[in-house]
Amino acid sequence: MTYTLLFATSNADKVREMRGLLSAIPFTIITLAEIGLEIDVEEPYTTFAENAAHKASVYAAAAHIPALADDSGLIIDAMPDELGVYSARFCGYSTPYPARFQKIAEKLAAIPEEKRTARYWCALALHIPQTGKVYLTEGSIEGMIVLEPRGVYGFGYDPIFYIPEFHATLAELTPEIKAQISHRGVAAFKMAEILRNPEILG
Ligand code: ITT
Repeated sequence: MTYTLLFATSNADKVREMRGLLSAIPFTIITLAEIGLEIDVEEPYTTFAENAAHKASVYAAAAHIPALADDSGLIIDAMPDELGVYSARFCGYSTPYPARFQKIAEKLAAIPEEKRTARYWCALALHIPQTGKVYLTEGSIEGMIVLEPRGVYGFGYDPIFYIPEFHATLAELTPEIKAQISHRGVAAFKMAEILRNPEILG
């Protein structure tokens, strides 16, 4: 038996990654674009978990099917309050990433290299309208910010997120490797465990 799951995001890069990450579950993943659901959902909270739960609940109520939402972002320790849950909005929603990298490089230029620590965070929330329950998983990955972007894979801030263990930025690692180690990969692995049990549908 296959069920339907709405991946409630307007970010096409998240869709591409999540389809790969959640390929072995008894759910067919459909997207907002595929069902033509366009609603403006605020992200009013200061934690990824609260924002993800809010997005999942609003979209599940609108579509009447289980909805999965991803709230994620880059936390730069030397720039508290600037990115984090506001990562998509940093410098303005439609500002191209190279301009954002430049802004970050300017801010971090005065910070010693070893203090340019950062982490990606991902909260996934699954809202089941039949039961009203919300399931939450989270994942993170530690790294450093480099001032010169490198690499062609991934999206968003990946070209400046350097992982010392791999001697590479996340944009220099293939999608297969990113899937295994990333914040979204970790959170999705835990969510797949939940989605493998159709009893959650009530
Ligand atoms: P939805 O709310 O519709 O899902 P969004 O892009 O607005 O789309 P968020 O509010 O969760 O989503 O913001 C996430 C931002 O964090 C994203 O736009 C990137 O700037 C950054 N980000 C998250 N995960 C990332 C990743 O794996 N690689 C690079 N940047 C990432």
